[in-house]
Amino acid sequence: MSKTVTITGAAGQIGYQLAFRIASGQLLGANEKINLNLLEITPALDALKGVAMELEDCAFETVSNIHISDDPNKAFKNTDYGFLVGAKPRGPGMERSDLLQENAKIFSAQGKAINETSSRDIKVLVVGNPANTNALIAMSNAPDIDKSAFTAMMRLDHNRALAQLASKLDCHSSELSNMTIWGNHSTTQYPDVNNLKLLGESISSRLDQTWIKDDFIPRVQNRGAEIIKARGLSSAASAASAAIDHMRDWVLGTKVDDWASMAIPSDGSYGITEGIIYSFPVICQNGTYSIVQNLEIDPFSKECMQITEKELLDEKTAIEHLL
Ligand code: NAX
Repeated sequence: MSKTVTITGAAGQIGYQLAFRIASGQLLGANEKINLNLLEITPALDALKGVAMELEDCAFETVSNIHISDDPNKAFKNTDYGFLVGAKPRGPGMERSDLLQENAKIFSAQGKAINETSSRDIKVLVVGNPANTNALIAMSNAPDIDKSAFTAMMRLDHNRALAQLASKLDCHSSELSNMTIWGNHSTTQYPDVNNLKLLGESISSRLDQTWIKDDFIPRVQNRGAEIIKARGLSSAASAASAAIDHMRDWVLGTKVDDWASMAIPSDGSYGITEGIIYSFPVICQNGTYSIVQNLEIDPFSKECMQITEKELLDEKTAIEHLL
């Protein structure tokens, strides 16, 4: 049976990367056939048609069907895996609160469409910013779908942190494990190295704390802006890669003796307010995730975790009427 994968904003920068990587089998493997549903806004349908034509021209063995649409009810029909990438960017003079409102409309409509038309076992990854609060809105508008189906992307931040640490420690990022990003996908996120391991051995006590606080944490928090400055465009290929990492780990499981950072509905763990979409360290097994419990939280970490929690609570207040 083919799985149905829906990508919104599929003619955009990230969507263009993501569609081809998923179609080539990098999400579910070479033996799983997929139906690809691509959603765009009406003015971008011509561009989306071009993307679909290129996908056809790849003759991917793993693709059964490609559908394009500007109607969320069609694009989310029977969706097993939903990548919600399309969002309204921040325009000139636009306040963050305006951005929240504009995106809230998009994600409430998509949440409703998921509720009506998608597989009851759908897994949703929200990438479009403000990702955590957009995921909260989609979740709130899909009352018939289990809340645990709604997640937001922190994996790019997680991967960025690993890359910085590997460079500092002169090792390969794959030799590092147990990195955690807590909170919101914004500059308040807290990259936490307290449980970091190198080749399975704890390494946090060997890290220079001044470097961690003054260089590493701000660098990871502001990496998006650094990329925009260098490239003239926001992160796209790395974001698509992280989206695949997030969903693949969720579906197929996290690595043994490691965990991933995923923004998920808080269950109150670590004192974080229940219900907001907050990033925790999670282990995925058999298609479900669970929060890693009983990690020691020092006072500095607690303060950082509360700063990013407060930002999410403020975002929630701004769109409360749509929940
Ligand atoms: P682009 O502007 O290149 O593409 C977005 C696409 O979404 C456009 O083609 C647009 O027509 C479409 N779109 C807008 N409203 C839509 C709707 N209602 N339904 C379907 N499609 C719609 O942006 P891109 O660089 O691809 O980034 C997409 C989103 O990802 C942005 O919100 C961006 O801020 C966010 N990001 C999130 C990251 C994360 O880690 N969570 C990192 C990368 C990225 O910045």
